[in-house]
Amino acid sequence: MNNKYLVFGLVGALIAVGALFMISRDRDTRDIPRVPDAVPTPAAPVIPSPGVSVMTTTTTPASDSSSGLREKTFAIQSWMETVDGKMSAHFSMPLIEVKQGDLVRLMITNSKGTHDFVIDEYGIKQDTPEGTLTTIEFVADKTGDFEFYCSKYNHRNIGQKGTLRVTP
Ligand SMILES: [Cu+2]
Repeated sequence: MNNKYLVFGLVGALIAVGALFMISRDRDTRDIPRVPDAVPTPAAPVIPSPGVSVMTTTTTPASDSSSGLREKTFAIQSWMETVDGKMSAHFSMPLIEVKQGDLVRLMITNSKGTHDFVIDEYGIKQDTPEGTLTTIEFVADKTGDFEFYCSKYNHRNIGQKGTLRVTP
């Protein structure tokens, strides 16, 4: 009679071991790490050019994006040079054209010389230090042609000027 119990005991033990084996195998398959989908490459950070500092001036309070103003951005170089002994000063953009009501953003980089940026009718007069990116923002609320110029030394007379054209 002892053998009978022994057989039942062995069978029971085998079933128990088998069940444990199945459970552990089941858990193993669940725990196999899934191959991750394509890993997104992080966007490269924007690194400002070395040696160029950034200065922002807002002459008219810039409205937030919910204001519905159309933004117009212009990158302008400002510099002076001497060619054949003749000095001249420049803005790289002779004409800035926008619509009335636009939020105008001028990004002025002065690469050489002492300059500023002036539009009398808009009350804008902003120094643009050499080696600096200066940002000027204003709302073009007046229509017409307005001269922009550099008021340093005689730069206006030797070419450093242009036209802001604001059309209805
Ligand atoms: Cu100038």
